[in-house]
Amino acid sequence: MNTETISQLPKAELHLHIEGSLEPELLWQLASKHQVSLPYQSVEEIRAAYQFEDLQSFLDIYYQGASVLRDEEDFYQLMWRYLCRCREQNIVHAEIMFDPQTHTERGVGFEVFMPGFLRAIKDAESQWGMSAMLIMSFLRHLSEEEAMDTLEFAKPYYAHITAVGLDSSEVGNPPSKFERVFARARELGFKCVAHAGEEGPPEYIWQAIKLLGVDRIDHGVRCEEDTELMAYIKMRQLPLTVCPLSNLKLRVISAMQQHNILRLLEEGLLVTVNSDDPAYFGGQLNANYQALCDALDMTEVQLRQLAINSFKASFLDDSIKQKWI
Ligand code: ES4
Ligand code: ZN
Repeated sequence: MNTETISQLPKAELHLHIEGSLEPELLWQLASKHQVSLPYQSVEEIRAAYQFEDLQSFLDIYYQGASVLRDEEDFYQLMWRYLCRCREQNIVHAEIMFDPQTHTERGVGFEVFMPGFLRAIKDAESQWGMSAMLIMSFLRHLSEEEAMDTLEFAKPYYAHITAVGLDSSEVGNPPSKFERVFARARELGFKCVAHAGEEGPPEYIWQAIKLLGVDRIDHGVRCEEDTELMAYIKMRQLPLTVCPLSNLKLRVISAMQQHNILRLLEEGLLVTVNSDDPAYFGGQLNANYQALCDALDMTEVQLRQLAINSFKASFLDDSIKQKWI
C-alpha cells in the first residue's frame, strides 16, 4: 500500500498515552532544564535503551522518562508536540490518555498538568480545527483507594475529561480490583475504557465488560482465545483499540505477520489502529498502518475500513461521526 494513501486518509487516534509521546529530544531538554540526572549520556543513548522484553520492562523506563515533566510549560510542550504530529498525519480527532498518578505521586498536581494540556488542545482546535478529548487513566498497580482519590482530585476538571481508563501492569491487577471506582465514574457521567487482554487473559476482558461496564477495550487482542467472548464483543460492537507496533515491541506477538487484527476485522469486530506510546515503540500512527500493510496482505478496502472504524469507535457525537464514516 502507498504511504501517501495512508497519510492522506482522515483518521482518529483513540489509544495514545501522552506520557508515551515524550520523544528522547524533549526528555533530554527537560532533564537539563530541571537538572534531573539521567542514566544516559545523549539523546542517542536514550533511544538505544528502548528495547523491551515485556510490558513491565517498558513501564519501568516509561515512568522514569515521565519524571522530567515538572511545570505547566512542560505539559504544554508535550501535548503541543503530539498535536502537531496529528496535524502532519491527518489525525483529525484524538482521544488522549494521561496518567495523573505518575505525576501526583511525585508532587506534581492537576493544577500543573491540566492547564498545560488544555491550553495546547485549545491552540490546536483554534489553529487547524482538530478535536481532542482526554481520558484519565488509573494505574492498576496502585490501590483502588488511590484511584478513588485521583477521581476526587480531578473534580475541578471534570468538564474537560471525557472518560476514565485503566492502564499499567495488567497481570495480577484484574479489572475486578477497580469495580467501585468505575461505578463511581459512571455515576459521574464519564465514559469508561480499560486495557485488557494485552498480556492478561480473556477473563480480564470479560471483567472489564461485566464489572467495569467499559465502552471500549484497549488492546483486547487476546479475545481470540475465547470464542464466546469474541461473539459477545462482535454482537455488542464493542471497539478494540489495537496497537500493532506496541504489540511487537512488547512481544505480545513475535512478528507483525502474526498479528490478528485483520482476522478480527474480517470476523466483524470493530477494531481500530493506534500508536499507544509512539516515542517508545518506534512509530507514530501512520507507521502502525504502514507496518500492517507491509506485513499482512492488507487491501485498500480494509485500510479504509480501519480508518472509518476509528471514527465509529470514538466518543464523538453521532452527528460529527457521520461526517467521517
Ligand atoms: C501502556 Cl502499552 C501499555 N499498557 C499498559 N499500560 C500502559 N501505560 C502506557 N502504555
Ligand atoms: Zn496503552
